[in-house]
Amino acid sequence: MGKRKASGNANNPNHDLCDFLLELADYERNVSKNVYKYNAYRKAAETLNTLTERVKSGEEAKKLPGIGVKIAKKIDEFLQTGKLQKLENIKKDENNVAISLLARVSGIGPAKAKELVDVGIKTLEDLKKHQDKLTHHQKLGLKYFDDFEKKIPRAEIAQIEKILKTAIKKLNNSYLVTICGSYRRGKEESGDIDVLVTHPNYTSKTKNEKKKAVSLKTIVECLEEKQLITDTISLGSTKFMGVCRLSEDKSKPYRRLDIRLTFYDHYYCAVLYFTGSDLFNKNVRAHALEKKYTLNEYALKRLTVEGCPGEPEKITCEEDVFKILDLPYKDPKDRNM
Ligand code: 8DG
Ligand code: CA
Ligand code: CA
Repeated sequence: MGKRKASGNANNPNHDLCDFLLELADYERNVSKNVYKYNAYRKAAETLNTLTERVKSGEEAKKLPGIGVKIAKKIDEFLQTGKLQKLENIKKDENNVAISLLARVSGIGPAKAKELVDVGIKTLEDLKKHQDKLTHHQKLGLKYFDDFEKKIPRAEIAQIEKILKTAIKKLNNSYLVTICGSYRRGKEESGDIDVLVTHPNYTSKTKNEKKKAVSLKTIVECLEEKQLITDTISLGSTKFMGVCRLSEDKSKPYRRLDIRLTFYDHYYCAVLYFTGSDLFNKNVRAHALEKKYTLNEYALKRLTVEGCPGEPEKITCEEDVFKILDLPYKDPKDRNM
């Protein structure tokens, strides 16, 4: 899961409101560890992010989805005073500020950030001096801190997509490759690159010897050779986490890249899941339960009267999932919620 950052969209007429909501969200995730409030603030920010007009009052904002009385009051306070006392107080506590900073390092979660701050490690400089306390992932997160904070423009992901697809299809023309996440939802900028790969001969029923013909390791090695992948955070048989950069332009930042290899029969559930947004996924899963189905990144299964998942439905495209659940199909660009 990518780290959430400020809205980053200066054209958004409500970007200052989005920013303070996302700051509150980060505080709830990293310091309070309140996922419920974290999601509530993010949902409100996402709603404001879609507006084309400046919000004029809390009262007006309250009519929008995901904005209740409490957030409306905060919007009023911000509109009237230009700041939020709650955030000012949070920022007065240097430990809060330090935890929030360290939790921005890729691989450092709220618990690790607190642990570090508790032993007096509060800045990136401190962290550089105590790398013995960091995992391989966290060390790379620190090394590329500035680059990983930068959003990735759509055009750059499109270039990376081309290189990825050409290289992988050269290994075997039947590979299917989809870049999911915010890129697939049509966003102009993304936090990282989420790639899904499958092969028609690689299914949950395929025998082990045959499975070996399809290898994530081979794909990763090939992309290293092409000088697209620069670092590996972790590499398992189905999931690669790492770093990439367009090799022809050394001025380009290093980017976070994840590649997942999924079974062909799980592919479209995975594409749906990793396209997100995560709030959209939550809504679809809740709707599935109402229709007595269970949906995850692998399969859509009907629930028996006892509430046990049955055999997976045959899914050959994303539309199948929508159809079975009796939902109107939503284009990826309409899943930004
Ligand atoms: P971004 O990278 O531009 O910030 O946005 P994103 O592409 O939407 O977010 P992401 O954190 O990279 O996650 C990609 C998709 O994965 C997300 O849109 C929906 C799905 N997803 C969830 N929950 C989780 C989760 O807990 N971890 C991960 N890795 N992915 C999740 O719905
Ligand atoms: Ca991701
Ligand atoms: Ca992403």
